[in-house]
Amino acid sequence: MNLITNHMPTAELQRLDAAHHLHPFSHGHALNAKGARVITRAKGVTLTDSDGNEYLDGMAGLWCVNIGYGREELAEAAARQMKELPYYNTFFQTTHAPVIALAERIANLTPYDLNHIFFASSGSEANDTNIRLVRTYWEAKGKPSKRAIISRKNAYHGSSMGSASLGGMAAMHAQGGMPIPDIHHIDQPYWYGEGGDTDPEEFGKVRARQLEQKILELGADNVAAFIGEPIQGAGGVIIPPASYWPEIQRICDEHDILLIADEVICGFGRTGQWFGSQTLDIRPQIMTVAKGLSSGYQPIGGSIVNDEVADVLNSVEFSHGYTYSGHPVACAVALENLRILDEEGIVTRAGAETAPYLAEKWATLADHPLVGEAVTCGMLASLALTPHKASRAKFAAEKGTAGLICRDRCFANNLVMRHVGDRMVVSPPLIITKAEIDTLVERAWTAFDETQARLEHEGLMKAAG
Ligand code: PXG
Repeated sequence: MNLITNHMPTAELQRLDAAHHLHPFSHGHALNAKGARVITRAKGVTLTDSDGNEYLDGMAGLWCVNIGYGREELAEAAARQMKELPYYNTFFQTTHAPVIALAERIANLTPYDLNHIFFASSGSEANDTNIRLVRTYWEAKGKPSKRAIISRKNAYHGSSMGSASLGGMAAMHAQGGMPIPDIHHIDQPYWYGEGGDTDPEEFGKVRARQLEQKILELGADNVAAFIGEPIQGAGGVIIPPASYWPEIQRICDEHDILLIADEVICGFGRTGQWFGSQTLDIRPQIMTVAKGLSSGYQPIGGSIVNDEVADVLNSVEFSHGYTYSGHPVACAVALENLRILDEEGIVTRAGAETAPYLAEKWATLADHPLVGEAVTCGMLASLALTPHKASRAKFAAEKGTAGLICRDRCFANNLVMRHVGDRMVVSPPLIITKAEIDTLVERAWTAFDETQARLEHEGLMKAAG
C-alpha cells in the first residue's frame, strides 16, 4: 500500500514541500525559506502539527469544516460509495443514486423555490457555471444582450478566470489579464472602513444604490445579474448595514436582474440558519454553494437555481459540465454531512446557543486597546485592528502589516485566526463549545497584547495621515 506518511521529520517534509509543491496565494521563495507548517491530523476543533503542537482552528480550515474534524461517518460513507460505484458521470443521459439523493436533499433544505442544482467540485467552478448559466438563461428568453454581471469590489467568488473576474480583489485582477469583459464592480457596503461620518443605515442605502446607477449606466437590457456574498467572507467578514440587502433586492426586482447569492461561506449553518439568504432576508434566484456542503471532507459545490430559471435553462441544451459534476463519492459524503448537521441539531444549536455566546464573548475583545470594532453574525466574527479607536484610524504602515503580526502571534498562542489586511476574522467549526469559545477569546486577547507590544516596539502604532 502506498502509505502517505506523517512520520518523516518536519524538516524533511518541509524540504520536499519546498522542492515540489507550489502553494496558493503565497510568495514561494519566502515560504520555502521559512518552511510551511505541516498539519498532520485533526479532531473536533483541534489541529495537530508535525511537531505535536495543537491549535484551536478558528477558521474551520478555510471556512468549510462546519461539522468539525474527525467524523468517521463521513469516512465510512466515502469508503462505502467507493466500493459500490467510485465514479460515474452525469453526462450522456446517465445519473446515479448519490447525485439524485443529494439534489433532492438540497432542494428540501433551501428556501423559496430553489429546487434545482448544477454540480461542480468547488465554489470557483460553480461561479464559472453561473456566468455561463445566467447568459444562457437570457439568451433562451430571447434577450441575448443581457450579458453584463455586476459585482462588488473586495468580493471573493473564486480563483478561476471567471470567478476571480466576478470577485473584486485588486491583487488578483492585477495578474493574468482580469477581469474578463462584461463584469463590473461597484463599491462594497463596508461602513467601518469606508463610511466616514455617514450614518451606517444611510451608507448601506447609498452603496446599494450604486447598483441602480450602474444598471442605468449600462442599460437594464444589457445586465444579466448581480452577484454578492450575503456577508463578504474573504474580504474581511463585512456585515452590511441592515438597509443594504433590501435595497439591492428592490433594485434587482425592479430592473429584472437575476440575483445570485454566493453562499459558499454563508451556506450550511454559518450565519446561524441554513443559508445566509435567510439570515439577511435575500430572495435570490440563484445560490452558489460549496465548502460547508461537505464540510470540506470532499470537494463539491454547485449552482442552485429556482423553478423558473431551471425551466428556462431546460428549454435549451446547456453546453456545460465538469467530469466531476455530481461525483458519487463527494455526493455520498455531502449527504452524510447534511444528515448529521440536521439530525444532531448542529445548525439549530449554532444559531440558537453558540452564536449568541460567540457574539457576547467576541464583543469583549472590543475593549482591547488595539481593537476598533468587533462584530459577529452567526458563527462568523471579525474585528478591526486600529492604532486609534475613536477615529477608526487605519495604520500608517502598509495595510496588512499589523494583521500579519497578529496572525503570527495567534499561531504562537495555538490559535488559527485569519487576517484580512488589518482585520482579524474567525469562522470556527459550528460544533465549537462554549468552553472552546472562551479559550479562543482568551488566546486572541493574549495575541493582541503581544501584537500591540510588538507594534509599539517597532514604532508602528501610528495612524495614517
Ligand atoms: N465564493 C466565496 C464566497 C468564497 O468564499 C469561493 C467562492 C471559491 O470557492 P473555491 O471552492 O473554489 O475555493 C470562495 C472561497 C480565504 C479564502 O483566504 C477564501 C476562500 C477560498 C480560499 C481562501 O479567506 N473562499
